[in-house]
Amino acid sequence: MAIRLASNKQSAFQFQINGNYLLRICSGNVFHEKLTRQIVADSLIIIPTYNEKENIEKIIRKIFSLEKGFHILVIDDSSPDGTADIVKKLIPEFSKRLFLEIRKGKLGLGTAYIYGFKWALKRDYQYIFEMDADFSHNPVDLIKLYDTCAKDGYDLAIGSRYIHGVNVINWPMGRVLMSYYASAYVRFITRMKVRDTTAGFKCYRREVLEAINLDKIKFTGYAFQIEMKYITWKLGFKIKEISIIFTDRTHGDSKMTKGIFKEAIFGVIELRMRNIFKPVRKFEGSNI
Ligand SMILES: Nc1nc2c(ncn2[C@@H]2O[C@H](COP(=O)(O)OP(=O)(O)O)[C@@H](O)[C@H]2O)c(=O)[nH]1
Ligand SMILES: [Mg+2]
Repeated sequence: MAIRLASNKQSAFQFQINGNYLLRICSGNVFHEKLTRQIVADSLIIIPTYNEKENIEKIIRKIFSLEKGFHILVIDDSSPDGTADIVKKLIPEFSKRLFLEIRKGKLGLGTAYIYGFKWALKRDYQYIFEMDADFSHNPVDLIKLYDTCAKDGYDLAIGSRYIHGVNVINWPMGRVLMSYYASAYVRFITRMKVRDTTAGFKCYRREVLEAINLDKIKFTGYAFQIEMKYITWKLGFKIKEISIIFTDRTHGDSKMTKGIFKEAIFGVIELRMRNIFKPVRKFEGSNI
């Protein structure tokens, strides 16, 4: 039986039992009530999907088996393989913890995340995560990312493959070298102090996403990941990379294309130039 204790100035103490019942002790009287909604979680994991039928149920179950009560939002681009139907079937089992948004057609990873960020900002989430569906990112590392922001006070935590050498399993050597040198190239052009510049396993503190004009994010593939880090860094937020092991997918196919790679190579030059003519500033409007 899990009991949570909270107190406030007016009403002495209250206990939550298994997240379902509330026991309130107020001026010597004891009240209890069945909670009508789940305890609000502070963390949302956004998972974009395109044809992930072999992975999606397993990754959702794995995340919900962790000791921390994360919420999950899947953004599916009408995957022809029926990924969204698998998620729909799981929603009654994980009611109020699992959410699904379906978009009409493959619109790219970057716009899926922007959609998810806005969705999260409309709600109360304090920590907003990016994660792939294909088990390249180990769900257990979510706790490390969370602690880096929530306990150590960083604004952006990045799961990095390149802190101690190269922590990548099962990628062909060509792809490892390409990713490693692409990261070095991005560092050289942008001067950004991040080792794994294309990493897509991250935890943002809410304030970071509020400070960025999400409608002005231009890129959609790896360049999207670089652009988000670059702006976060330029705005002076505290960034911390934590070492993770990245394992290539064993099920389903990669959606990486030559176009995505090209966007990243030319995109960084554009980012740097853009910042010379129009330096990055904190967004004063609303993303909601
Ligand atoms: N919603 C959405 N998800 C996508 C799209 N492209 C890739 N993804 C998802 O983004 C994640 C990373 O893609 P993946 O193909 O594994 O890229 P790789 O790891 O670089 O080979 C996976 O969860 C994909 O299903 C897209 O256009 N839309
Ligand atoms: Mg992948």
